[in-house]
Amino acid sequence: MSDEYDHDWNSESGLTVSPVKPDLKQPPKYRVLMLNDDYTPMDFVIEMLEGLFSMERESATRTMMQVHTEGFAPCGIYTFEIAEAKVEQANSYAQQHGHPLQCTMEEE
Ligand code: TYC
Repeated sequence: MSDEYDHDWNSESGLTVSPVKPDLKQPPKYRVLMLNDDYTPMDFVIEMLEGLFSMERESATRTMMQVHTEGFAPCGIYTFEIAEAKVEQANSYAQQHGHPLQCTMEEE
């Protein structure tokens, strides 16, 4: 809308002026995906899903098995900056421990 205000005529009190509602949009969300490999130990993956992606043991185990059997699985949905940070933390934590585990992200 080009005007800064909505104008309306009220017959009792005269002209009323109210601010125009800003055109608000939700920011895009990003899905963090964990990828399978043949070397990272299953226990390490489960612990990472618990520690970095705040999963309980049961869903961490289920997610790890989904990655293992299907090749990848989602491990969380975040704003761009948080998703980027999770991917970076996961990849460098795995590398520091000598494992090839990789995470990546995609727009939801
Ligand atoms: N495929 C691995 C194994 O057999 C386990 C694994 C699961 C590795 C999930 C990575 O993101 C991963 N030890």
